[in-house]
Amino acid sequence: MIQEDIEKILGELEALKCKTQKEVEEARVRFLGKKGEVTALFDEFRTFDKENKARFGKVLNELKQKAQARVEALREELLSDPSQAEGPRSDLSLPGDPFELGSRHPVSIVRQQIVDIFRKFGYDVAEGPEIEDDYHVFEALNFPANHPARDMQDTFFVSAGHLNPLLLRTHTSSVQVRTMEKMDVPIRVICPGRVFRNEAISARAHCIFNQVEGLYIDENVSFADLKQAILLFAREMFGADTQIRMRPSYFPFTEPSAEVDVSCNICHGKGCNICKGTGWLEILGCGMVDPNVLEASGIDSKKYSGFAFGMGLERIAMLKWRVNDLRHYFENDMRFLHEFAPAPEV
Ligand code: 2NL
Repeated sequence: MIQEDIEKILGELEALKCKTQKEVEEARVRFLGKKGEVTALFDEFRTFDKENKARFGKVLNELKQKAQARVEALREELLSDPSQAEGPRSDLSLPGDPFELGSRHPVSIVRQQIVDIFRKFGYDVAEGPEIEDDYHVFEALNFPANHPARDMQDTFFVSAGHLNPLLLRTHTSSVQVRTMEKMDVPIRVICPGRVFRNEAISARAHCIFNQVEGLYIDENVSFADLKQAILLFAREMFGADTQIRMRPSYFPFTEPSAEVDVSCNICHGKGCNICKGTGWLEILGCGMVDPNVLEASGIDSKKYSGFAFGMGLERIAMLKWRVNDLRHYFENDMRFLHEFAPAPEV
């Protein structure tokens, strides 16, 4: 009899207990789902004659509403119970989620150190375009017409074959040329920036790297001034007991030219695998600005002289942190980058 079924279901609804939202959903399906007990009574109701329909219609509707209300009440009950909440726990006494601090890239750390040191010496910082013309990268810097650096093999051309081809600068000397064109002597400037060379990528070479170049022009600037500037820089950068040595070298834009080594602060001259047993590490190239370079930018080489230097930041960072492969700097592997994370604040 339908009357008994209704009462049975009402009793069950009353006694219904659910511990989880899943159980609430199961109860909803059991009573109100397509094949649910209440739904089944509605199916039976459809077969009734007029008299029975009049008798049970209202009762059945009330049953359905009660079932819906009961399921809803159980759902609400669980929602307001913090131990049952599905979302984040709302226990405000729990410690907050720790978030990861970013870290500076080792090349940025080294660039900042070098820039800070030369700022202290009175140098200004200048930046310029990465896409340049032949004049500012080669011509004004005394590169002969047939120099290999001017070749496609060594330099990336953005638009070859034009009257004035555009290329990616191979050193930031181009920024110093622009500085000499614009500014009056005396000039004291350092130029940090990315440079590009058409090289096969390996542990020791990359087609993109970062440089800092420096330029000092005034009356009576001598090689002794260059030597002293580099020595002071090396001691600020690598420690007060650092020694330097200069070896003769060649660059088209300086004469005379030198390569500079610093004493190895890892083995202090005893010989280790970083300095390959020599006790010395090469850190930069430098020289007296060639008079042709001064004249090309409109500076009187009879009245003024100057020195210039350039260094690769990846190389210096490699020496500083004993990184053995240049490619680490470009791969953005978080395990590598986090080695340079600042200590967490406590
Ligand atoms: C190196 C060597 C060097 C310069 C860069 C320079 C710039 C002007 C005039 C003269 Cl405008 N010289 N720059 C001079 C000597 C060496 O770089 O090994 N760089 C990574």
